[in-house]
Amino acid sequence: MRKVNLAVVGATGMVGRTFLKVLEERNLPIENFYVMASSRSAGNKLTFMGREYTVEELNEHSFDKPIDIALFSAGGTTSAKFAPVAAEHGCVVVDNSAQWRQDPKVPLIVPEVNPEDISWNSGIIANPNCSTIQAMVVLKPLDDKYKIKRVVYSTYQAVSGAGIAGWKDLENGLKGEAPKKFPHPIANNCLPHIDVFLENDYTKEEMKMIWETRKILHHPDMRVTATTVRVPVFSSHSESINIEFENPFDIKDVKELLAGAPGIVLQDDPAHDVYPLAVDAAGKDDVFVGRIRRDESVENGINLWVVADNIRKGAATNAVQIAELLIKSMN
Ligand code: 25A
Ligand code: L14
Repeated sequence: MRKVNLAVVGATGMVGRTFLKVLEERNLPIENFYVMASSRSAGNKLTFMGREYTVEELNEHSFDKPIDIALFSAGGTTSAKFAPVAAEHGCVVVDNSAQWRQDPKVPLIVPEVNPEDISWNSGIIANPNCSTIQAMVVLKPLDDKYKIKRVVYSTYQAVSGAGIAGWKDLENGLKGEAPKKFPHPIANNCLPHIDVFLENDYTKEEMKMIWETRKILHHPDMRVTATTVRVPVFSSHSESINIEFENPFDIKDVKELLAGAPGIVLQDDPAHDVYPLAVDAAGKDDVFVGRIRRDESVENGINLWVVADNIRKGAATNAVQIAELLIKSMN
């Protein structure tokens, strides 16, 4: 297999550091490796595959050297400015910010769900929102078999979703300090507020789940609603998902279908208190599903509990899986 030149942009952040770990674990065929971040951490050292790399400051000339793939996780503003620069130089960017996800020229990909969409990329591929990714892995096989009519998401999201600053707010908040990143204390609290509020009084995180679900499942009119909540958990997002199907189903078949679907681990044994938990999902790459039961208030409805590590499958792992698809397509 041909080896690629790969760069990580935002390498010192929460997701950036996890990119390095996941690339190492999955043993990607890398020739030259570069780590980039802002001037704040330029000159710092990061270890990758037993070798030390110096963090370079990201600038207009960062992609003058031959780089095949760049994994970006440095926020929307940085992606807006530098992803096109990289793409113009022939590099394919896998971008973790929300900047490009709704652009009709940019594929939005979960490798278990819509890998075929990488074929029409023009230099930028978007990595979906963490809460969306874990839901898609579960919704795809169900939609294929029973045809989804409507979805209601309620999320319980970890502080690591807000990067290093979010993590520190919970750590320091537990010691009684005031928050710096969140608008209210997160310790002993639940904040129904992730990302900014929009004109319709939804948060942007809620609307991202709605828009991205439709784009990834190729159902532009699917009826979807969401409430996204920050909870005092460090790692892993949990989600309650309520789905209404067009077609009738048997609950046993649903469990079998999900147990056999790619990327999913079924944890559903209420008699023995077995269901997905944030602390168990942390550090893993799978999506965990349980509490599967019929919604008896509608005709073909179901309730599920879905948990995944938001920094791994929700960000870094998914992006590295996209890079693997790209490498395969280059060979
Ligand atoms: O609001 P925005 O703009 O959309 O940004 C959202 C933020 O959310 C995170 C990420 O924060 C991002 O900046 N994020 C994005 N997607 C995410 C996702 N899916 C996500 N978090 C979770 N899930 P972050 O703090 O994790 O990482 C920020 C990274 O981006 C680099 N960066 C920022 N501006 C840049 C830039 N790179 C290039 N050009 C720019 N203009 C940023 O680099 C970081 O890599 P940095 O040099 O600013 O480094 C951040 C500082 O953090 C210190 N640090 C690192 N690790 C730790 C630490 N401090 C304490 N403990 C640690 N473990 C570094 O020393 C450095 O000073
Ligand atoms: O990927 O939890 O759009 O604060 C932006 C904010 C992910 C999570 C994204 C958070 C996110 C996030």
